[in-house]
This record gives sequence, C-alpha cells and structure tokens, in this order.
Amino acid sequence: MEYAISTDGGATYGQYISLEIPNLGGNKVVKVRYKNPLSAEIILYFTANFGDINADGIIDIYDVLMCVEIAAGNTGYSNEQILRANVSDKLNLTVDISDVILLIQRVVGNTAPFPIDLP
Ligand SMILES: [Ca+2]
Ligand SMILES: [Ca+2]
Repeated sequence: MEYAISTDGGATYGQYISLEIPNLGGNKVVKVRYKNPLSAEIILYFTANFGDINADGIIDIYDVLMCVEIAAGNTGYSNEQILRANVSDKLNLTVDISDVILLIQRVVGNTAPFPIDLP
C-alpha cells in the first residue's frame, strides 16, 4: 500500500511511499492519504515528547540548538516548545544549560530517561 503524508494541514503532500509509517512525533496534525484506492484524507494527531522541541519525532542537534536559543532568552518560541525544552526538572520549569546538556547527552546516544519523564 502506498501513502503520502502532509504535515502542513493537507496543503502539500510528500511523495507516495510504501514504507512502514514513520515515527512522526510532534504535537501537530498530520494528514495521510493512500494512493490505491485514493482515499479521503486520514487525520492523525501526534504528541511530541519532551526534548523534541521542533516536534519532528526525533531528538537531534536541531532540538539542542533550539534549547540553546531558548536558554539564551530567544523569544521566538511557543509556550509548548519552551515547555518541551525543559527536560531537567518537573518543578523548576526554567530552560537553562542543564537542559541543553541533557539533550546533548541524548543526541550522542545516552538512553537514560530525562528527569521530566521519570514518574
Ligand atoms: Ca526534534
Ligand atoms: Ca530545566
């Protein structure tokens, strides 16, 4: 089965692919349409994980860079993004160097859960 994914609300779709549906992540609306037969659009919702600041489903260097910007006081981020940037503490929601370090550790392969993800 082939399908295409849109992450801009259905305005544009990626190429039809037949791979397993990827881990999209993200607190956003994702529309999926199947090629054969061409279906109505199926709307899926994803909730981004803590640390996934740009909500693309993975935690990588881009999230680290965003975390640095947020920690430095860049105001171009949404409240949700700032909330996801804080991974160090459940009570103190400040985004600072400790969050940046935790994200870097995750990017280089440390699989320990973030303090915010602990029960
Ligand atoms: Ca990300
Ligand atoms: Ca923090």
